[in-house]
Amino acid sequence: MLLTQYAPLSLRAPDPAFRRDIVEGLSRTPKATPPIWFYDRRGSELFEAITDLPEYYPTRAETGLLEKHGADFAAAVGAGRAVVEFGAGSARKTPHLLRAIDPAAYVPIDISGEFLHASSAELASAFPGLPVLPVVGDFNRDLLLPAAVEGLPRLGFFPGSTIGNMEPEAAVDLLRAMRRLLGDDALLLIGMDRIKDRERLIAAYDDAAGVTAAFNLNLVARINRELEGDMPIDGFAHRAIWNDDKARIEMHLVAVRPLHFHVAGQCFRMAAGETIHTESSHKYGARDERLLLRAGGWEPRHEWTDGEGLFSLILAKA
Ligand code: AVJ
Repeated sequence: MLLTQYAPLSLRAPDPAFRRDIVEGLSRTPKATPPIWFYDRRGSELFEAITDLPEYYPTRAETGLLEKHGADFAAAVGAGRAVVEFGAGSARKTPHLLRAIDPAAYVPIDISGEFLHASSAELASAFPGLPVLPVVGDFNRDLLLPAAVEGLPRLGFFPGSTIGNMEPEAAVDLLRAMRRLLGDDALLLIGMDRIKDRERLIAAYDDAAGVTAAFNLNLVARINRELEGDMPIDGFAHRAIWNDDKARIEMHLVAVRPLHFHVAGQCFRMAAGETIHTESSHKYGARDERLLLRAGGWEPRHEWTDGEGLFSLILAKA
């Protein structure tokens, strides 16, 4: 049962938030752009391809946990909750959870309307009788839940270590906003990527086939297309580094020569070797995960990790 509450944004409409974020990010020193803008149609496809790469372990590790521990989730969560998924995308992991816990409704939230509506329709036909209520929006800004889930206890679902994209302060703000949105008796099932050896981490963000490089460079193509840009695609190279001090992988677009380009009517210059920092992906130790959740107003109750300790799923209570 697919119930569309919010019309998808037209894909062709110029997005003022995109323009503002990119112009602001390119004007800054050092240059840095928010990772949410990777996910246009092509970016979403490239991210899906990343999740299938041999080097990109998080999706396989987390999906394995969701497949394996269904009975645990059922016991800890119980039936009849409204599942609210943050950044649902293609929602490929969600069926495992929905099958295990028998929810009363499913509310996928995603910034990319086109992708969201396709995956919602698929889920609705796989779970006949389950109300599927997609919400197009940025969960980092203020959101409203559909009226149909009022009064239902909620389970937030935030897989993929998407929380890792946020600086600690923003991560805490988001966890608190989720707690406010989901209510006092809510639970949160969240995926967090563990700190591990540097080689393994870097390989996951700089794969041999160059898919992650294409994902990073697609941002340049999107800026050119949607913001009247003339950034030279061949003027940039993909770079992934491990920032040990901040326990995060950083993706950058490095200028391979001195560059001069325009975006949204403004002129920008970059020196050879200068970078645009396009994404941070924070990694967590076991205690870091719990500290972050508690700082965000959530008390960890259960934790599941794979045999290698690559990735963990944590169930926390508001
Ligand atoms: C979707 C934010 C979890 O950080 O691993 C994958 C995005 N970037 N490869 C991640 C991503 C490059 C991904 N998240």
